[in-house]
Amino acid sequence: MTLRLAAVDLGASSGRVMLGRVGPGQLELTEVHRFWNGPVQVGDTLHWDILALYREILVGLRKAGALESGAREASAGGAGAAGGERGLQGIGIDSWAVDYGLLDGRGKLLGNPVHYRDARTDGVMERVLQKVSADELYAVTGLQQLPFNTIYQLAAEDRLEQAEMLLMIPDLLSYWLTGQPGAEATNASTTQLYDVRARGWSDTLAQRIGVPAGLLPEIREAGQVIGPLLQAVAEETGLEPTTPVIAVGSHDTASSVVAVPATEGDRFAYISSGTWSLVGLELDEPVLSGEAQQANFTNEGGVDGRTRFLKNVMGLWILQECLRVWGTGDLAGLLREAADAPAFAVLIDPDDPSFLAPGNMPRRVEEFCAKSGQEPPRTRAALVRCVLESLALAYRRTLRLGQAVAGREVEVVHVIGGGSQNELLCQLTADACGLPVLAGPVEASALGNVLVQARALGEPLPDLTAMRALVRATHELRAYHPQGKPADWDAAESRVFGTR
Ligand code: ADP
Ligand code: LRH
Repeated sequence: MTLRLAAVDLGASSGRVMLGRVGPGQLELTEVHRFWNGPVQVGDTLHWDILALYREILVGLRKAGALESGAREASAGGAGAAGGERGLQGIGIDSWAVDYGLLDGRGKLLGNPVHYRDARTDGVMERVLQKVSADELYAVTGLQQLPFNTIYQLAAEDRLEQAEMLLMIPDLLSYWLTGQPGAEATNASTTQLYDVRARGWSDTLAQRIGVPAGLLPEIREAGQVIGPLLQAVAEETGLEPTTPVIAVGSHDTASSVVAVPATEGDRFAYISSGTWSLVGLELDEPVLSGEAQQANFTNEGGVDGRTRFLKNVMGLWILQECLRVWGTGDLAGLLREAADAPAFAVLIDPDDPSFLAPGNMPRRVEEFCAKSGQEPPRTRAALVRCVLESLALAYRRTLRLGQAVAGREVEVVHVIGGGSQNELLCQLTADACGLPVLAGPVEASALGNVLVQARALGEPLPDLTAMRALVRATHELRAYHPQGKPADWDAAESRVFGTR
């Protein structure tokens, strides 16, 4: 039997609801609804438009449930009959990490969730580190220091007094669908309030930074059923009220790592390439050494207790913001021109903090060039080339560091997510890293989401190896082999990072 499962996958560049069909040898996704997910600046605060997202999710679930399974197969000459299957056997939600909603004692949302790129956390990390040392934080949580980690957002929070419960974004949305609160573990692991070895909240850390006891709800693991739909939600979406919402790797990166199409025994690294590039390795245990802390590698929780040992690289965000500022959606045209632009003309450090907040990225690139004594790119194509080469360099540096710190050698790099369609970036990544790159699948988070749901519903996908084998058998990958002169990348690396 084929399971019909909805994956709600909220990325910073867009939200989508996908209908997944999963059965023996079968793993298909159909995009049923995609919607804009832009931040909203009101006064001095940058918010997520959470109610708009919720409304779009309801629209998407209605569409997913109503889409007939038979129709597509019939038109493709298959055996499906008109009037095929409808409805859903499961729903899973994954989304970006670190952000949350606060609820009062009646379960009402206390204001719009604040976006992690908001300026309220400026300077907060330094304040918190006076109460809890960086060494202690790393020893407990194993998390990379990012200024927007939940712990720092909470230290800057002005609604804590009225708050009774904190729900991470996917947990908040699941709560609205089911009425059941909880904290899915992979996303909880990104808060810097989660004890990575004990695999639960660190009450001690929470207390030390003034987070009230009891604000953090019970942890649940990916694969647990959260609950059936509330009656009102079932009516709104046209779904059966018994339809279960299932906890998946609710941190989108955790779901996308599930769908890395690696074969057992592969020594692989991954780059989950979207708004952010999450660059790292999958490990069985966290690495909490001084070297790992120094390298600022994170040990985020993966599905099935794995560790996502990775680092955030600023990613295609810089390019997204350039397109927004230029008022163009012609990414394909710009990438074609960038492929012909001169190589290594200008290089930036994409992880420079000046690129974090929304804004005029072309100008910020110029400012970076001025600071580092480079002529700024003269054309849009040159600027795009500069961003992509700089990202490839950051990937190379991060992967080399990760391998050294974890004592692991990598033979292949899997690039997954929307950025896996960027052929120029994939080739530059292979060239910079001196490793073969396998690109795809594009919708990795949604695939990881439905795979975990399918297993929870009894599909024989016992482990990540089986899930990955199914992805590999059902999705085409594109291979890129290293080209060009490695010495050019060595020289480029010392230009950007050499003086540090
Ligand atoms: P997120 O989940 O963070 O919203 P996605 O995985 O959806 O991110 O990836 C979005 C990125 O994928 C965009 O920033 C864009 O650069 C890239 N992308 C999307 N479509 C294409 C395409 N056809 N060719 C090249 N790059 C693409
Ligand atoms: C990617 C992502 C990433 C987090 C960032 C906030 O969407 O979840 O893993 O660090 O958003």
